Amino acid sequence: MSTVTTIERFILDHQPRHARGELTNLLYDIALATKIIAHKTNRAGLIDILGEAGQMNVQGESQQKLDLYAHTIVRQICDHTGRLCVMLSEEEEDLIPIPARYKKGSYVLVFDPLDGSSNIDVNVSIGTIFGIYHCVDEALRGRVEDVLQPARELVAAGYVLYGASTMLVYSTGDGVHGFTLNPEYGEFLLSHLRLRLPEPPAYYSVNTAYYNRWSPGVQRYIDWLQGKEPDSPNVSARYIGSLVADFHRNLLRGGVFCYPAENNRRDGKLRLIYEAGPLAFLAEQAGGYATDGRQSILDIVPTHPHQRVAFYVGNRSLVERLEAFVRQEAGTAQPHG
Ligand code: FDP
Repeated sequence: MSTVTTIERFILDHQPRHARGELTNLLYDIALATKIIAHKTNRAGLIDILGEAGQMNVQGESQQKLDLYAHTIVRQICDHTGRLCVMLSEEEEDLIPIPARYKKGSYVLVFDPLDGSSNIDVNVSIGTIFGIYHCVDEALRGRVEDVLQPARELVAAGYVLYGASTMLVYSTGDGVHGFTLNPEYGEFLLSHLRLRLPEPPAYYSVNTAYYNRWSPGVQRYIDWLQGKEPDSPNVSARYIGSLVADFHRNLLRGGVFCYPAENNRRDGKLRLIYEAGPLAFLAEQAGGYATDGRQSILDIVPTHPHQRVAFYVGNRSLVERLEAFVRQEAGTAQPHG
């Protein structure tokens, strides 16, 4: 029988020699929280049978929207362990402080508890995205400065995909590794060691319904992806509309995911700190690249916790080509090979 590696074993084996175990335990807390979320999302369709949102179900529990439920689980599992100084969630406008009665830790957790909310009710894959930073000043309790760090400063990032099976994919800056939840043991088991974006890429993913809202440079880039230019790549289209699922498929098969800025939504739709940043970090660790069209997502210094950003991520060859089209549009085009 081949060796089975649990996520706990793997995280422990890969922590740096000087590690105090705080990050290792934080990653394990996140894995635990997402196992609970996975269990709940697997029962999502039963809500109609067992009780409506806002009502009591047959066990006498009050039903909650799944994204709020996921938020509460992560928050409750992580707020009292002494590993964090502050959290930021897509589901909460304000920063989430660590209550004064608990010890403060040296890490910052940013997360989107359940991304792809329009897919929750239709049984399509959804996911949790997370990023971990060092707090800026260990002597202080969490402040907004702690979450306004560029993604290049991430200590770790990852996501959990609730799909046909549940997968946790993460990186601490030493490659990207994937774990599949074995529902019988309730354990994440190593299934994908050192993921790299394959070449040549297979897919492009974008919501082409918004074509008329994009700038001419972005339109030309999508035309290029669609095979309308002599040097177009040979890629097929796939768009789920669930960021984690689209990113995951492209990570395994190669490709580019695009959510451009629109003429009525200048900053795009996706969130910089807990969506684009962590996925950009993973993409670079897998040999890829992410941009807003002008600069690496990893270099953008956020000015607001819930800031939005245009987002292109995937194989470097495809993503850099978008930047070339944008430069061309701005009239500062470099000759492209
Ligand atoms: P959703 O609106 O369903 O929550 O993060 C938001 C997100 O999903 C991403 O998961 C997804 O990639 C994108 O928005 C889909 O947006 P469109 O429906 O506009 O294509």
